[in-house]
Amino acid sequence: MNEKPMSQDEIFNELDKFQAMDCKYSDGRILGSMCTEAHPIAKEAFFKFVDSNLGDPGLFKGTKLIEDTVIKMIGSFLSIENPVGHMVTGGTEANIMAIRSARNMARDSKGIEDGELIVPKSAHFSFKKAADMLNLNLIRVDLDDNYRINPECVEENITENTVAIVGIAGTTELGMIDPIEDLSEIAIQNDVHLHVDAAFGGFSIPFLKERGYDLPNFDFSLEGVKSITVDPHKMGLSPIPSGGILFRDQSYLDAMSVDSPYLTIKNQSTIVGTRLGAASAATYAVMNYLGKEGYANNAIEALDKTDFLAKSLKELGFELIVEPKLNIVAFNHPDLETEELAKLLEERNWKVSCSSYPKAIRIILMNHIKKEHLIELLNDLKDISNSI
Ligand code: 0PR
Repeated sequence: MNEKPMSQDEIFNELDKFQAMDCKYSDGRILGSMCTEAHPIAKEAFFKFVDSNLGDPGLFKGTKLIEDTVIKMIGSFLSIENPVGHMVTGGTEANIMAIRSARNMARDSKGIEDGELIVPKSAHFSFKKAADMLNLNLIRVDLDDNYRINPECVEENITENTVAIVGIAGTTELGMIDPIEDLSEIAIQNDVHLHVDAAFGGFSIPFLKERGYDLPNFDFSLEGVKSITVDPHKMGLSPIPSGGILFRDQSYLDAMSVDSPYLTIKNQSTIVGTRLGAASAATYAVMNYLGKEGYANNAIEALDKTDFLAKSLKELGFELIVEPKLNIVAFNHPDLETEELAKLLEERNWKVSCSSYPKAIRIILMNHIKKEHLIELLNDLKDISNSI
């Protein structure tokens, strides 16, 4: 480290150099990201609250009220009037919190010590972390022909040690929505916690449904659903790190709360201690600014681009893995390995991401990918296709 202070100009020159090495969303080349550039109003609010600490909420009563309000606002489109929960760093932390609560409740009420966690094979890898950290046996169950969890396989795998079932509303690789209604019935019948990971779909499915899109129920209107992950830093247009975890009632937070001496509150249920209030303020700002109408328009625009890309790919002879439900398109070329096609696209400066199950090129139609970028991409794909 430098001995003498550096000037502000010098520091920012250095920082600019680092930043120039980063990819920019605005170039439209990042094809596999669920994050995108945050809304300007969210960024402004973020900086305004950059010093607030929700780890000691008695000192930051206003910021705490913002967090509670945001959770209630999210609840308003997930069919729950009085949810409890927290703004967290993202889907990973939210999923770990949900499973921690379910594990503790199963331990306290049923004496389960060696718990099992049932997830679909399409589940995000954050559940592997959760199972590892919480000492649970991870049971990954099969999917149906449309890459959604197969409820029969869930039923077959339930044992007296099951602490939770997970369903996904917007899978990471293909954007599929699991049959949460069926999972809810199974969860009720077996008295098991059902957690829904709507990290990706939470900020689009409810608004699309309201506009008449035929998408399945996945929220607290289903009795078996006890917790939901929803990430404002994905389709919510809030800056990273903005995640959300909502529970049906206070008992789920109490199940994992620890005493917190010398703080302004007596106990704490979050994994993180000192934690930012800025994400709550940013999310509050952008949610109010856009309203349900803004998010609906945003989601519909993303789906329109999805349809355009999917149709154009088929016309060019590419094969879709599945008809998209949300704004993710996964495809292959009939005569090329996925890795080979990915390499050819990378050579043309596209930042490509591949799905693993099944292998495919995967494009997430976030705000930063505009129609003109898609036309450029399709031209490159046509070129590649013609040259083999
Ligand atoms: N649940 C689901 C359904 C997800 O898709 C993700 C992340 C998570 C949980 C975990 O969320 P956090 O990463 O916020 O903890 N899905 C993306 C993925 O892994 C995240 C992502 C974002 C990847 C931007 C790449 C990227 O450039 O694919």
